[in-house]
Amino acid sequence: MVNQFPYRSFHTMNINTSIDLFQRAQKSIPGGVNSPVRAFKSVGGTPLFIRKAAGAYLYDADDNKYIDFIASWGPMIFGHAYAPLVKAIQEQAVFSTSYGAPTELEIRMAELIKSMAPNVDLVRMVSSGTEACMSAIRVARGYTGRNKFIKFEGCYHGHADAFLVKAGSGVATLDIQTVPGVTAGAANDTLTCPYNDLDAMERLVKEHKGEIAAIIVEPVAGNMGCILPKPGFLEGIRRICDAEKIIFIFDEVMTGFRLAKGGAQEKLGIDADLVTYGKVIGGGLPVGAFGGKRHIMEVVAPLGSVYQAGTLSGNPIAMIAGYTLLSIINEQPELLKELDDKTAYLKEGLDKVLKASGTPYMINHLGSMISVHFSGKPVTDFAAAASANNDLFKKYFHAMLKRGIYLPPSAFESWFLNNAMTTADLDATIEATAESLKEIL
Ligand code: HOZ
Repeated sequence: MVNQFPYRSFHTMNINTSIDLFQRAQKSIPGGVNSPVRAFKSVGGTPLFIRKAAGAYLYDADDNKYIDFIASWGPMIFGHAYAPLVKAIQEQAVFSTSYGAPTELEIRMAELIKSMAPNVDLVRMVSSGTEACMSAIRVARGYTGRNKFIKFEGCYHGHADAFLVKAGSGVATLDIQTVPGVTAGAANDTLTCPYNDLDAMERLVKEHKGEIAAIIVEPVAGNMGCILPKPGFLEGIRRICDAEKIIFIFDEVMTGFRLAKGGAQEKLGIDADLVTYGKVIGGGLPVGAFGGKRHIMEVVAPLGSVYQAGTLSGNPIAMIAGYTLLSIINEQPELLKELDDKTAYLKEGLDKVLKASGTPYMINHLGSMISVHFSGKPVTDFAAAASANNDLFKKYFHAMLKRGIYLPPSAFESWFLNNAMTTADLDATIEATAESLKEIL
C-alpha cells in the first residue's frame, strides 16, 4: 500500500518533490527505497530524495540544503564530489566501465591496502561489505573446518543469511526479531552475545569448544549508534582466539581507513587475522574487500578451494576511486587528524548544549564517528542503545532536519563527519541542537 504520508506535518519546509517522488517510488521499489534505513520508518516522515551533493552538503529534490552527517555511511571522508576522485573517475571511465579480466589497477589497490594494513598479506576485492563479510566467514570455516561463528548483538555485518541474527542497523531500526527467508540451518551456526561482554563470549566459546571457526566484530560499532569497545574487550577476543585457534575477523567496513591510515587495527592496536573492508575503500563506489594473513587467505580459490568470485570484483572505476581516496589518506594522514579534531570540537559543543538542556544523554565518540544517545547510563551494548529514549531521538532528528542538519534517520546508526565541514557548519549543528532541544523537550 502506498504510504499516505501521515508525518507530513513534521516538515515545515517545502519537500513536495520528495513527497511526490516517494509516492512514485513506492509503486515500483519495495517501500520506495533500495535500502531499508533510508525509508525514515523509525523516525517517521518522508525520506528526502537527494538531487546532488557537494563538499559537506546534500541538496534534496526541492533544493533544500543540509549539512550531511551520513557521508554515505562512511566513505565521504573528504566530502562529496571530492575533486581528485571525480577527476580520476572521469579519466578512467573513457577506457570502459568493466572488463571481467584482471588489470594493473587491482594490483596497485592490493599493494596499497597491504602497505596501509601491514598484517594483510593477501586481499581479494569484492563489490560490497556484505560480500566481504560473508566471504571472510566462509574462509574461516574453510580454513578451520568448523561451522559456527560468534557475532555480537547489534553489530551488523551485511545482509547475508547467517548475519541476520540479532543484527543492528536496519534490522534493529525496524525491530525485526527473526528474518523470514533465513532458514534455521543458516542461522543455527551463528552464536551471539552482548558487545563488550567478554565473560559471555568466553562462556560461549567454552560451551562450543572446538566448534567455532571465527569471531567477527565491529571494532568500533556503528550500527547501534556509535559504541566503543571497552578497554580490554578486543584484546580479550584476541587472546581467546589465539588460545582456541579461532579466526579473529575485524569488520572494518565503516572504520577501515577512516579511523586511521591503518584503520581500526592501527587506531586500537589490535592485530586481526582477517579484515573486511567496504564502502570507504571505494570512495563511495560499490566496493568491498577481505584480506588477512597469508596462510589463511591461501584457501581462497583459485589458490585453494574456498570458492568466491564476482564479475564486478576489482571493477576499474571502483578501483580508481578507492585507490585515489586511499592514496590521499596514506600520503596525508594529517587530514584524518583534522577530521578527528573537528569531531572533537562538535562533541564539546554538543556536550555543552545537551548538558544545559537537562535531558539525560550520552555522547559516544571516537575519531570521526560519533552519536548522541538519549540515555542516562553509559551506552556500551545493544540493550543500552535500545533502552535509550529513542522517541526523543525521533523528535530530535526532525527538529534538526528542518534546521538543515541531516542526521542518520535512526538512533541505531553512527554519524560520520567529513573533512569538508567548516567550523561554521559545526557551530550551526551545535546551535541547531540547542534550538531543537528547546523545541522538543
Ligand atoms: N546499513 C547501512 C548503514 N549501517 C545503511 C545503508 C543504506 O541505507 O544506505
